[in-house]
Amino acid sequence: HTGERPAYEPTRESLARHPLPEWWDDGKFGIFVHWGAYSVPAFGSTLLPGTDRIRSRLPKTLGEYCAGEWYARLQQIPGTSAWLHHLRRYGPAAPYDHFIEQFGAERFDPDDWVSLFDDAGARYFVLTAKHHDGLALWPTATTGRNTAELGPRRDLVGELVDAARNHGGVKPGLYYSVPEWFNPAPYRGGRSSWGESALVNRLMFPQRPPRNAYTRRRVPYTGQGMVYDYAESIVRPQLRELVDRYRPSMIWCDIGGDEKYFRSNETIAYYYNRAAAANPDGVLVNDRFGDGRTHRDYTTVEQGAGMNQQPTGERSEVCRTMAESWGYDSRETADSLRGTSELVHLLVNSVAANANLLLNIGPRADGTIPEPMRERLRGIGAWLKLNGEAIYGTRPWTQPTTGKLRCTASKTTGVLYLTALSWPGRELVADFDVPTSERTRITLLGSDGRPLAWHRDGPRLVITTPGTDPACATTSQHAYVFRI
Ligand code: FUL
Repeated sequence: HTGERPAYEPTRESLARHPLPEWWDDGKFGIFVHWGAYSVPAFGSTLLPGTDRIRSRLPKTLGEYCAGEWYARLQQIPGTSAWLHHLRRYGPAAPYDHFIEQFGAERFDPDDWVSLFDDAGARYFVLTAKHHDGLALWPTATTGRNTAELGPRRDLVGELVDAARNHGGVKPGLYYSVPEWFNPAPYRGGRSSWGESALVNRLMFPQRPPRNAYTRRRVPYTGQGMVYDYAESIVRPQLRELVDRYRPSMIWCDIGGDEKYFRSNETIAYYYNRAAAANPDGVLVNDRFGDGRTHRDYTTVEQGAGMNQQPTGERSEVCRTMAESWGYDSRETADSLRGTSELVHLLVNSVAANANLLLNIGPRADGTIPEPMRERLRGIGAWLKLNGEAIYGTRPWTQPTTGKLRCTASKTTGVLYLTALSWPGRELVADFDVPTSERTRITLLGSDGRPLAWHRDGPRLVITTPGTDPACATTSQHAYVFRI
């Protein structure tokens, strides 16, 4: 202890001085990992036919489909396919927490995961240290509901973070859900963090705080005082544990919570001040720690905004699943996952729109990563090996792009990258303002590197490509980068 003033105060003004780390700004691509007890049932849910009445009682966010990591909640709602599945497969008396013991992680090989992420060309990953079911994947001192005491009996967070640190190339990030289903969430404007009213919540989820034998202290379930208690005894200390034990390169909180209870700005200041020494390249936080009063380093864009995102001033990160579910859903097979081309396009489009891509995988309960997911990650990595200079260390080009073209610019050199999401044929026509001069040289990445002929047609730039068939011109697939 040096007695110096901490670098950051828990105020928005102080936290706003925090710089965005270059490794994240330049790295562009991360892997999201949803893994936990929900990987055992591995079942994303839909509403059963004829259950329209239920829909109106569900939080709007649930929509018609709910991903596998929501199983603990959905399994309790009559009329969802998870509810029916649970009855049929496990019986009415089987509590969700039985899955914790079946969550074995027997074949979890953290070094293998990290080298796969590296092969994918990812610069960071974000692992669900604790999702909404409240199971901590590290030996937390705050509750026995953790994988060091239950299920795998391993410090899954620690093992993966260590593997990343030993490897060096891929930064470790941790996801943390602020509220839990089995602990009290504050009600604001009559609705909980999960979107339902207090009454519906009471009727549908008969308020049993961890009925499992695992919590050391009973955390009572309702009432605002209990929310303070939950914040003080679980959330705030758990986040400090994650900071102190693992010094993650980023913390990705989910759902958030009222500053009044959770005092997230304090946690963020604590993180910035404590993690700095171990992370000379800097750390960062997303925008779901608290509420509108809480600091953020960037904004998250979940699923939706896909291919047609245009650049905005605000730095963001698109998180996306390969199919629908975040947690492993055993019914999602190679056929239902987006193909490598689509995922490459998503990456290119995100980066051109000032966003990183955080692409999700759901490992199985035993710790293996399904082969179709591995294959896609390796495919993206192969693309990045040839075309990475159009992604890493770039900044979005200011002109909105049209059609199948996306633009990025090197942050250091004067190079501009025009990426065509499909092969343009004999000619590539860019009908937006691409500056050229007599010295402009244009090449195609993955080709023999010979400069291509080009000319201006008024405001448009016309490039003569090496042929009608990309296979004759370049070893690249999926998307074609013209370096200008
Ligand atoms: C959401 C969660 O509810 C989902 O389960 C998932 O973790 C996604 C990334 O964030 O808010």
